[in-house]
Amino acid sequence: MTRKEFGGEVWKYEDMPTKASHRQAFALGVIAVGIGIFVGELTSNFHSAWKSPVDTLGNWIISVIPHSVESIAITLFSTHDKGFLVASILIAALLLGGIAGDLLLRSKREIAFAIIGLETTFGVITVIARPHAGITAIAPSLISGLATSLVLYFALGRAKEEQPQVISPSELKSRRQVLKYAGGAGALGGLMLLSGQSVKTHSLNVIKRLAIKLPKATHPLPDLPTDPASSIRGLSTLITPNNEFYQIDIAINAPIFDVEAWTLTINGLVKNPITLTYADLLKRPLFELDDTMSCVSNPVGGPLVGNVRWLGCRLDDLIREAGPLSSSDQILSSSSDGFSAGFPLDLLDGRDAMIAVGMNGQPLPIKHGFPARVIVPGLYGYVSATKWLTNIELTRFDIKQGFWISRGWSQLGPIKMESRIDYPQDGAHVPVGTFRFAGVAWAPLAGIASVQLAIDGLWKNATLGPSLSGTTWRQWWFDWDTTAGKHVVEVRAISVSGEVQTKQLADVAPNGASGWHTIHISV
Ligand SMILES: Nc1nc2c(c(=O)[nH]1)N[C@H]1C(S)=C(S)[C@@H](COP(=O)(O)O)O[C@H]1N2
Ligand SMILES: [Mo]
Repeated sequence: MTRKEFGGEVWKYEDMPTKASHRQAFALGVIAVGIGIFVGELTSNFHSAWKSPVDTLGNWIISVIPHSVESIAITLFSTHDKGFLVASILIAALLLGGIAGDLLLRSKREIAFAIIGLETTFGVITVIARPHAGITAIAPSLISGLATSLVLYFALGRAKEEQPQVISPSELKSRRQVLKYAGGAGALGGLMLLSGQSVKTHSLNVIKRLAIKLPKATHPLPDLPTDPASSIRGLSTLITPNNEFYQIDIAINAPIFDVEAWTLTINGLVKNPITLTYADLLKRPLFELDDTMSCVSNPVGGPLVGNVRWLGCRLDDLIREAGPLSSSDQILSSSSDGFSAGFPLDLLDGRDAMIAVGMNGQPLPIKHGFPARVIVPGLYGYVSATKWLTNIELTRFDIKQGFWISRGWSQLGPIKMESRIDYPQDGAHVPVGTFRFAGVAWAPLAGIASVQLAIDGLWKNATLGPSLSGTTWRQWWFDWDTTAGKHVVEVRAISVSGEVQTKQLADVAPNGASGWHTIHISV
């Protein structure tokens, strides 16, 4: 075996050209697919009916994977699960490109182009499978596949013809550099497009949102009381700030509506279908609602819950104006991105269900449903709280059901009474002296009457923070004179209607977790 040294690098001379060209072929394949994705995402901005291939594929995956897998993803990647999904799609597509590139070099042309063809066909199918997608929506996917094939065809065809038997290392280096730059530029451009989508229209819509000045409620609620959390370590704030509020949805990118073009229709089994603009909504009498919303996927002690002062108009008034037919039994709201949520018409029993436009004094943040969403006190988000709301249909449970129902979640989703220890965390070592436990508890619609803490099994009442309404959480805290050693700490709530929070452990599926939040600490 001969070894030769060039510019400080040692090469195994005989192997070099083939190895290098395989690597190059792979890289070229990756770049070809990268360019294809780039072109596909770019063209998806040219027409509003044209769909982003990556987004669509992601949406399709979300719609077919069992919710158990999604729950695992949510737990593993918290709410970054969609970033992970998009990254996986990109990596898989690029890898397939690399394989196709290598096959092409080995003169397995048919297989190589079949891979690209299959990738493209798959993209096209997921676009067609999308509800309401017109046939033109497949254009970006087709163009993307075409771009990939062209790049592969020309670049690799060329490279193969001109492939010298032995490439000099200096030439190899400069080729590598070109590849590096091209790859870097492609990746950067792709990322910018993916996150930016149609930068111009979107930023305009974002600016329009910033310019909104929400009207005041007809009868504003009293100012918020002093928040005990300002002086109690580790305690959740009474109101959850918008940027700390959990986010759960099936949309890869939150839709950004042009608030002047957005409309909400109320139709289905009604006497008078209604169409409302955003301005129409703001002209209606608005009211404020303090309400704790929770995700059905929130485990005992989990973070997928928050408390908000919402602003909106009454849902029951609107439904009354539409005049539901006696045959209807469900209010099914939906958004442009394929989500829907339904609850019994009977639940409009006087409770303050609303179409919310404001969240803690701000227009709804884009990720929390701008321009409008549904809020129904006492119901988990998956059966009620449709974000980016575009339609409310009066229908029947035996005709149609919300997005999660066919995926194994209960048709009815009342929020279960729960309590949580915010501080300290499980496994904490606490110092000797007086120690203050703190947390929150909620029991919609009745409200929290008391919260009890058991340290090693003996239940004692905690001190409660202010009560905003029956549907909001209450903060609690409990001072304890520590005793040395290991301790088990449990929390439970008792509602105003006298119900004691069940000890019975239940998984989040199919209708919400239950059980006492329990932590182990040592002094
Ligand atoms: N359009 C749309 N609305 C949606 C969802 C969704 O996936 N898409 N998820 C629902 C679920 S499961 C929950 S828990 C709440 C979460 O609302 P948030 O993201 O503002 O916290 O929104 C609900 N509304
Ligand atoms: Mo949820």
